[in-house]
Amino acid sequence: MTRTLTSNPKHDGFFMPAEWSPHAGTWMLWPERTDNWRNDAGPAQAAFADVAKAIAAHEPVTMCVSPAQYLAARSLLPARVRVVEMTSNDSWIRDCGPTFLTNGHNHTRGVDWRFNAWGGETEGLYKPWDQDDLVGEKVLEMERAVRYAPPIILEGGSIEVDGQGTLITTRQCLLNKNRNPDLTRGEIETALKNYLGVEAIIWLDRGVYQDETDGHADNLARFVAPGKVALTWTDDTSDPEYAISQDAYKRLSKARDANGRELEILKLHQPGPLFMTHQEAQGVDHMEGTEPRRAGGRLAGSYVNFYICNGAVIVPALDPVRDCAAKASLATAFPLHEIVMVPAREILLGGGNIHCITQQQPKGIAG
Ligand code: KQY
Repeated sequence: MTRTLTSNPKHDGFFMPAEWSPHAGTWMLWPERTDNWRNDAGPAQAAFADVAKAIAAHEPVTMCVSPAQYLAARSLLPARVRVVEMTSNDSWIRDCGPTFLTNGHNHTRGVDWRFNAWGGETEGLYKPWDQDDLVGEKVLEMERAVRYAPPIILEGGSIEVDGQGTLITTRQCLLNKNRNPDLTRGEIETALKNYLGVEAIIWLDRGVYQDETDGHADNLARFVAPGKVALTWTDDTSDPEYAISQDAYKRLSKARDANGRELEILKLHQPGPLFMTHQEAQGVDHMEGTEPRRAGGRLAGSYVNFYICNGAVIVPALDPVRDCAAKASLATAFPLHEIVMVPAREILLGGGNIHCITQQQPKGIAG
């Protein structure tokens, strides 16, 4: 059994490192449920396998799969990807997995937040979510990592850190009554400081238009370096995303990070806008309790939903018209990383993207 501490990481000298800090590896969960992934999840499995392959060229990847999917996953994934059995309700390990921490002296631990499928009984995206809620604990146990288990609902995609004491989040998600209705903004800020070791919290207002997570930060604004943030953008004043991105730009422009720096903002023009086709919607099974998919529904596509691994940034390819410009901008932001575009529409159809389906484990000794 994993050792669970009742102290907090800040007190113990642990904090969440930036994603570009060296990784021991990446964790993923295999997609399977046919009420979220079309055509028996086949196209999504191929897309997840491509993401795993791209990351595994740079660092170890562990794919967690249900017993029923073990053979299918094993045959689609290269030998260098470790495949282990793990039950889950879906495949968003950014959100239901642990948040790994470091003490800066080669030791790692993890925070195992509570998970309620992005909104709980009435507003969540599916039920049950009990198996997803166990993923964080199981991953930490497999790594023999010491665990913190705050009684707080939080998804990893709702927070973004620079590893130097600054965190970006959105009011729409973290202050949503469907997450922690009994906590005040001040109490949530204290929890972020205690469990992630941050000092400065930058509150954006809303997340990307029609993002079904209630506006996760990782689809809107991401640190690409200390003092530098990539922001989902559109120049189209008639697009509902326009006001959201403008507002985020203003807030980021006024903000100072934990080191007192102003932030440089890199605008990454959104793909599309993208919409679900009739054929795509038809391929998803409708099940009671799961958010239905509708033809014509706007997809919350964004290039900032990239994943930084050792030596590479894995970026969703979503729109032939915009992909090249996104790749070029990210290449300037990450001059020491290879920029690898992976076709990601199938992941987007399920409601998220590459960052949402990956979870980094920093280098270091767990314990
Ligand atoms: O984007 C994410 N972090 C998760 C999206 C969940 C979608 C469930 N259908």
